[in-house]
Amino acid sequence: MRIIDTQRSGNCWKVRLLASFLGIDLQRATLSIDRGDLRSAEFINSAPMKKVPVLELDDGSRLSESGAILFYLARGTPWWPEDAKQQAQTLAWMAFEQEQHMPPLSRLRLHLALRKDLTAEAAQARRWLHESNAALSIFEAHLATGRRWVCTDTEPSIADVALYPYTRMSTMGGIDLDVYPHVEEWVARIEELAGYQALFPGRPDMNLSSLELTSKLFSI
Ligand SMILES: N[C@@H](CCC(=O)N[C@@H](CS)C(=O)NCC(=O)O)C(=O)O
Repeated sequence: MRIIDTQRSGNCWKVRLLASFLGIDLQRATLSIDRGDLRSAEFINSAPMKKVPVLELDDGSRLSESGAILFYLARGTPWWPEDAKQQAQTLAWMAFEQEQHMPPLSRLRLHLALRKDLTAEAAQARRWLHESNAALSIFEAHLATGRRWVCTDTEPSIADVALYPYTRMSTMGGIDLDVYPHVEEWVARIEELAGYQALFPGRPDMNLSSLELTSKLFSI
């Protein structure tokens, strides 16, 4: 199996992270948005939704959408709960991530890394900041009920994987995670799991760096 990804995409990180937790050896083909790789005919013809991540299966077929790929990899493992109610809750938190959480957090991160402050184009960036904090507040209140994982009791599910990258990188958008202590503890729990893989394995200096953004080698 091979993942087609970009270097700093949180959506792509989800897939590599779960594969690593599951001990799946995932080949990697890393594209650059900046270089125009995602506009190439080769990518457009091969990517069902024209975005990364794409998971290429051994039979040559390709899957799009991080949540769908997480589901595909997790079936038959504890990362996809057996109980129907927990499955529904997992899907609900993954929908929350795609609708309310990832969009403002990823846009804020990119905006701040490129423009350095919230004064330029303030109105839009402040909306993203407001929406990001609203999503993190919902997540904090959920975790504050005493749960260790997003919707399962004993072991994490793919909802935890889906919510992790953009929560982890929210500080790049100027968000102080100290304000969300249960979220911070949950982030630490994820990072203690066997098989955890950082955004840049072996390069902790790169994980929360925005250097590539300012030198225009970056894609969200
Ligand atoms: N809902 C999709 C979002 C995928 C997405 O937005 N991918 C970004 C990278 S994080 C991308 O391909 N951006 C390039 C573009 O939009 O042209 C998922 O979860 O996989």
